[in-house]
Amino acid sequence: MREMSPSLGQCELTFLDRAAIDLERARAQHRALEQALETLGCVVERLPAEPDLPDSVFVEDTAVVIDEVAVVTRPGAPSRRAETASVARALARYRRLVPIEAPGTLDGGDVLRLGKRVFVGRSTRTNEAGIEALRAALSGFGYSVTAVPVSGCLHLKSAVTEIAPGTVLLNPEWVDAAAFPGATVIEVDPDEPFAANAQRVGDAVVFPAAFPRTGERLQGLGIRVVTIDLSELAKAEGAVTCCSVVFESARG
Ligand code: CIR
Repeated sequence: MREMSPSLGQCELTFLDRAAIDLERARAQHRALEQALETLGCVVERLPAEPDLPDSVFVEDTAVVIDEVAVVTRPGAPSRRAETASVARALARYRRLVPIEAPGTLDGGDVLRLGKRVFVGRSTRTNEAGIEALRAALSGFGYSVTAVPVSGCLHLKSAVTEIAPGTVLLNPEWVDAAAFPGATVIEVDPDEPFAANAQRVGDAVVFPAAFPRTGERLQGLGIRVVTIDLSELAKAEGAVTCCSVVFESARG
């Protein structure tokens, strides 16, 4: 994770209108997320803030870490490209690094891994060259990389995340469930379009309090749901998964 920038209020926005962010509340929510991850057994490494990089708290977009390698992305928003250097330095202690090079662009929020199958959103942030570069980086380790159209939302993982092995939580308005053959698909409650982003850790998920109906669906499946309030980060188009890069620290 990374300490929040005091300039978060100048973040990139694509689908939302700008609303004032209460930084102190945002920081408290971010700390609560960190504590939730620790409660679920994660050891959290927190990088120092990057005051001049408003979106730098959303570290998910800067790296894709699998057991074998860490792909350092080239974020689609030019204002975010400088975020990757410090993340790469931190990840170099755990994995060999593979960078996405220009003209490729790739945001980690567009990358969903289901076992050996990796799905990549074709979004406003991730382009064909970025998808091809990810394919080149991962295919040697036996991963398939499949591009998936997304519309109406920022990233693929705004529309779909894995909530249990082989089970995805999905908003059918933003991504077609048929793109994930073999997966068990749970739909968000239709009144909670932003609810598809859940952070899975083992048998549990960290999940926003703002989406109680979808949260009940998850509990009904026997999933342990750890609820947190992320309302201030949501104003920056941030969700649960955006704020961390979660991986097994030992090399595969
Ligand atoms: C952006 O537009 O890049 C940030 N304001 C929000 C990034 C959220 N990241 C994510 O969903 N992975």
